[in-house]
Amino acid sequence: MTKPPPWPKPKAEIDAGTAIETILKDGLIDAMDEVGEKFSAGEFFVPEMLMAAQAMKAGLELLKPHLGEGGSQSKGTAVIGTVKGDLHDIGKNLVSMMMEGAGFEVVDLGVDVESEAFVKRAAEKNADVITLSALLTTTMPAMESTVKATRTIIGGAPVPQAFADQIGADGCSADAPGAVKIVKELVA
Ligand code: B1M
Repeated sequence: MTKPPPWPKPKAEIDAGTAIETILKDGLIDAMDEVGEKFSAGEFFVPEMLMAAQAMKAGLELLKPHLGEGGSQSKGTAVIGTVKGDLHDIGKNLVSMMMEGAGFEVVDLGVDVESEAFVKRAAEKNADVITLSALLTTTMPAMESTVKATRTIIGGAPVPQAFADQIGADGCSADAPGAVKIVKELVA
């Protein structure tokens, strides 16, 4: 019979009073890292990674009620998702759970999400922040299109650059030609 892995069992550890961060880090995440290493080494394949993902998701569900800081008033709204072409959702789900636990409303768009969908949903929900997750180096460029689509320039006679800096705008112009110049620079 195959020897069982040495990783702690989340339910037993919760019942034993082990710190949630310890169960998460030393148990679930370290175990997943080992799965990744074995995949890199050609010892594990996609089916093993899928099985590990299922186990991790089950473990995270057990930890979920313990991840919060409490507080009933919403601290803001975040739209979250894994970017186009990427199907990894465990880290994204963990970020989502921890943000919910910290008092944020989280709108989770799932995996393989187009940049337009992030922007559309953020506008619909009047979100305070868009949070993008990627686990593949090949899908990191998909983050760029969302970031670019959310750039803002501001302007108008009374609006100074200092105000743009203060509110986090990407550019500021006091006149129309200046606005065109900044937009050209931003989309170049
Ligand atoms: Co994939 N996979 N995978 N995989 N997989 C990795 C990521 C890989 C590193 C494995 C390896 O080679 N060692 C490698 C990527 C290499 C690279 O790009 N450099 C890889 C590969 C190659 C692939 C495929 C291409 C394999 C293939 O088909 N040949 C394929 C791609 C599919 C696709 O997405 N299009 C693939 C598929 C899969 C499965 C579907 C089988 C499965 C995912 C199941 C699922 O998510 N539902 C899977 C898994 C499980 C992994 C590993 C083993 C584990 C990922 C994980 O869940 N970790 C992974 C190896 C590894 O990471 N050790 C690997 C646990 C999770 C809690 O951590 O997701 O890193 P993580 O999240 C962290 C941080 O990253 C961070 O916070 C989290 C908590 O600390 N974080 C954020 C994440 N998102 C954040 C967003 C934030 C902030 C922090 O702000 C918004």
